[in-house]
Formats: sequence, structure tokens, C-alpha cells
Amino acid sequence: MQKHKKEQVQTKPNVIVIYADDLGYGDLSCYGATGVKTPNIDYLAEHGLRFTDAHSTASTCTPSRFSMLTGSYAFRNNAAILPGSAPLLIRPGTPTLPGMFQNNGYHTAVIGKWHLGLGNGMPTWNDSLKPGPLEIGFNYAFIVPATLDRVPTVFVENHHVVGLEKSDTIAISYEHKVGNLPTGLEHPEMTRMLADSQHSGTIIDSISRIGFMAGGKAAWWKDEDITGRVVSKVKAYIHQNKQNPFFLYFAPTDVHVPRAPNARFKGASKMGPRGDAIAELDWSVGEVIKYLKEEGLTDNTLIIFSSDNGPVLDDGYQDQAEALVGTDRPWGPFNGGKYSAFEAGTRMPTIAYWPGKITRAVNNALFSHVDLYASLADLIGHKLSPNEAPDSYDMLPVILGKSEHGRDTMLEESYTLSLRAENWKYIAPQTSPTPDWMKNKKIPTGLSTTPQLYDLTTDTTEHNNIAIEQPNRAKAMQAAITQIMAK
Ligand code: NG6
Ligand code: CA
Repeated sequence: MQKHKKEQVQTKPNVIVIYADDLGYGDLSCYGATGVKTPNIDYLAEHGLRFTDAHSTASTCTPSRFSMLTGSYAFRNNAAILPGSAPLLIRPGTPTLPGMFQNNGYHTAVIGKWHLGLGNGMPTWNDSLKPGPLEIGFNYAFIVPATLDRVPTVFVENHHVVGLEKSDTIAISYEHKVGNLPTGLEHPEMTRMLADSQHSGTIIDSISRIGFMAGGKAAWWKDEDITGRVVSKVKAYIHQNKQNPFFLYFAPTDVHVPRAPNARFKGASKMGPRGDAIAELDWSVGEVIKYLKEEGLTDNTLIIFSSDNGPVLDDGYQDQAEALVGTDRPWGPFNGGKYSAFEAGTRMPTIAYWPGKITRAVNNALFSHVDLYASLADLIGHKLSPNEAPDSYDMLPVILGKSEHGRDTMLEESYTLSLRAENWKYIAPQTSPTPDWMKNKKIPTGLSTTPQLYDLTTDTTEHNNIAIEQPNRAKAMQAAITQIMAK
């Protein structure tokens, strides 16, 4: 009896969600990139299901990741891009995707970028950092607390900064300089890439960051080692959990700024550091594929690959991304990119791979990453409770390639809310002012003080606003947004 039970547990599929940072729709060779080759991610697409109309829930990181992990839209929680000193955004007790797996006998981990805050007030970097991922459903965490361009430039493993020496305490501020380390503003000549004023705080590893930091020297990461360290943690985690079902949220830090991939990838693309970072990302995915095979787990593991928000070339550092992009279009055939309300803000390269269960296909269904929660719950036979994942729809048949019927409508978050209904796209008048720094990004924001309506069938790039010609449709779509907000 005991034995039978154990065997049943072990047949539950493992699930790995690989969520890249700032990778655009057109950044992979299987989605049309030519300046960089991505053979490993292409392999997933060649043997799996490739979406053409799948979306992150928002065009920036924190809101997207919040929604993916809670099945709830970020606006319900006022989630916006967090500073590195923010408290934990997902409050303990909130139903979460990893928690759902945990409650169903899975071991769960997050390895890579976090950017969802830590602690209750100011994170206590020199002490136990609680609450964090471990208090909201993960059994194991090895994380970059915020972003690569924000202090503190250290890893956190479970509740502690990795390698911190007690005598050299960390101090952080996002308002004023702390300690004596040089900043990019004072000493641009000490940096390896020049940065704009927001990214000209404390210099660590010859890169100036957003914010100021003192201490913690033994714990500082070296940018070119980050992906390698993260991948070795991923492998160790898979090895330790090969006997039990696991859910792994692998969040690569590529291709967010500052782009400083390992020297091995220098020149791997024709596009300079941004392209080389894509090559590094592809390598990291290849390592996961290879390692699953070595451990005999390939057939029992569903891999979902995607990204948190659209692409950006100049995100504060002079790394030649714009000059070297060539004829490639990181935003694919769409308009906009990171931060934008236009399609490229959220339309993400998205691939589902599970040999024997998913056959090769291209699927045009409208799909949102907020749906992963309900879909994966269905996969493992979990029935959602009424307060669980309120915005998530069960799209398991779409992920498995059994259906092309995706969402009828879908919300997109940026500095306003937008709605897709089939090929119609409505962008509500902007609800918060365009941040000043966004004006330097050269990305069409998609923001306007008046309603916008586009027909993506004939107007993929959202240039021809027909809200005035079709007032009833625009009104109905605005009403649908209002209804979602009231839910
Ligand atoms: C912005 C930063 C940008 C990046 C972004 C977060 C400025 C001017 N820009 O505020 O560099 O860090 O936040 O990126 O400060 S995300 O992918 O995590 O959303
Ligand atoms: Ca991002």
C-alpha cells in the first residue's frame, strides 16, 4: 500500500517555468532573429508548442511576475516596478502558484531574478530576510533580490545574503549616498560602460547601479559569473529533487541591463553585449535541457519558456544595443516594447515543451501568463478554491496543443490598462503620468489621454486609431475593463 502510494506521487510531472528578463518577441531565431542564434530554445520550439499570441500580464517585470505567481492582476495590488529596498509584495497567506504545487506534494524553488521585495519594512540584509519566497510557497530560493542594475549586488539564498562577512555589514539607500564607494556620477571613468544619471549610483564590478550601497564586499557578485552560478544552482536543485515531483521557477537574469555576459559569449552574436546576453540565455536553457536528459527526467517534465516583458535597447547603459541591432526587430512585427501599452510590451515568445505529451505545433490562441496558475492546477488535479487565482483561466488544453481556443478577452497592464478581444485592441486613456525617464527610451509608449482602438488584423503596428470611427466598440471594451476592475 505504502509503495503504491509512493509510485503514484513520483509519476506527477515536474514543471519548470523559465522566465527570461526583457526578452522580446523577435529575439529568438525561432521567432525571426538573425543577429543571434538560439539553437537550444529553438529546439524546444521545434519539438514543442510555439505560441504567437501569448502575453505577459504587464510590460514591466514586477507586475508581470506578481501576476504569474498569484493568478491575480497586478493593479489589484498596486504593483509597480519595485526599488531594491521594497518589502515583500506578495503577502504571506496569499494563494500562490508555488504554494499550490507545495500543497499538492511538490517541492518548489525559485532560482534567479526575484524583484518582488523582501521583508516587512526595509529588508534586513545583515540578518534573516523574512518574509520572502520561502514564506509564500517556495521551499528553496537562490535569488537576485531586485534587478541587475539595482543595489544590493548580492545573491540571497533562502533567508541570507550569500557569502556575507559579519564584520562588513551592508547599507543601502535609494535616496542618498551611503559609505565611500565611488559612484558613476563622480567617477564615470571608473566604469566599463557609461550610464544615464539614474544608473549612476554606486559602482560595483566597474558598473554603476541604481541606488547606493556600502559594505558586503565578500558577497558582491561578478556580473559575468551570474548566469553560471544560477545554472549550477538549477542543476543542483534538479539533482536533489529527481526522486520527487518539483516545480522550478527558473528566472534567468539575461537580457536585462547591465548586459555583461560571460567572456565566453563575447562575439557570440552580431549584436554586441545585448545579443551576446541572448546567446548566454540560450546556453542556460540548453544546460537545463541537457541536464534533465542526463538525470532521466525529460519525459516527465513540462517546460514552459517565456519572458516577463518586451524588449528595450537603451535601458540606461551605453552598450551599443541600438547601434548593433542591425535589421533585427526585437519587438517582432509589433509596435512598442518594454514599458509600452502597444503589443510588443506584453506579446512574448512563449514555448511549451513536453516530449510525448505535446507535439510540434504553432498555436495562435490568445493566452496570458496569468493563466498558468489555473492551467497548471488542472494539470496536477488541483481544484481552485474561490479566493485562489481570481484572474486565471484554465488553458491547459491550449498548452497541451489540444485546443486553439484561447481567451476571448485579455487584459494588458502598462501605465494604463488595455484590452484585447480577438484582434481588436483597446488602450484606455492613461491612468498615470508617463515617467520622465521613459521619454529617453525611444520606445513608443502607446499612452494617450484619449481612448485608442486598433484592428490588429490590418494594423499590426497600432498606428491607425479608429476609436472615433467605432465609438460603440471602444465603449464596450472600456466597459469590459471597468468590469474586470470591479471584480
Ligand atoms: C526602471 C529602470 C530600468 C530597469 C527597470 C526595471 C530607470 C531610469 N530605469 O525604472 O533600468 O531597471 O526599472 O526593469 O531607473 S524590469 O525589467 O525589472 O521591469
Ligand atoms: Ca523585465
